[in-house]
Amino acid sequence: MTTLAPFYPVVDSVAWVRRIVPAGVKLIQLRIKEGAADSIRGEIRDAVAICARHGAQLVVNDHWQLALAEGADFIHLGQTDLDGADLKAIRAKAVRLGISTHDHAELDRALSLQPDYVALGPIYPTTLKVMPWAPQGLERIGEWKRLIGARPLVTIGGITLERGPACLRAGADCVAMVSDVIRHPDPLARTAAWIEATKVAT
Ligand code: 3NM
Repeated sequence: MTTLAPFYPVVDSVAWVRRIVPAGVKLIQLRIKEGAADSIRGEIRDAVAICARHGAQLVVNDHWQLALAEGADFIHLGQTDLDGADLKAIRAKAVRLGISTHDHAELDRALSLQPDYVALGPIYPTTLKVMPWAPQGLERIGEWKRLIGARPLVTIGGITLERGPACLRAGADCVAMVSDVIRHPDPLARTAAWIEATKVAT
C-alpha cells in the first residue's frame, strides 16, 4: 500500500519545485494549467530530475502522457481528466494514480478505478478555483477515511498551516495546499514550518 508524506504542496511551475524541494519537501504536485506541450514536457522533465536528486516524489496533475514519458512517480487526475485518460497505459508503467473527489458519486467512481490515493476537497473555502461544492468540513474527512479504507486520503482546499493538523487528526493522511505555501510572503520559512508541524501531528 502506498504511503504518502503528510505535507503535499501543489505548485504551478518547475521553478517552485526547484525552490522548495531542497528544503525537505518529500511529495509535491506540479499542476500546470497553461502552456505549450513542449514547455510543459521540459518542466516535468526537470521536476523529475530535481525530485529524484532530493528523494522526493513528483505528482503530475493531468498531463498523463507527458508524465508517463518523463517518468513521474504519480499522476493526479480530476474527474473530467479521467474521461480522457488511458488508465491501462498508466498501470502498465506502474505509475501511481491519485484521483480528486468531491461527493459520493465521484468517490464511487474513483474507488472503482483502484487509485493509489483519494483526494477530498475543498475542505475549507478556497480562493484558488471556483467550485460548485460547499466546503466539506472536518467531519467529512473521517467519513471519507472510513469509506476508502487503507488507501491514503489527501485533503485539499483552503488548508493553512493553522488548519492542517486538524485535518490530519480528523483522518487525513496528507494535506495538500497551493496558496498557503506559494502565496506566502516567505515560502521557504512556511515550507519549513509545515514540515515541522506535520511531523508533530502524525
Ligand atoms: N483542488 P488552496 S481545491 C487544486 O477540491 C484544488 O479538488 C481542489 O488551493 C479540490 O490551497 C484546490 O490555495 C485549490 O485553497 C487548492
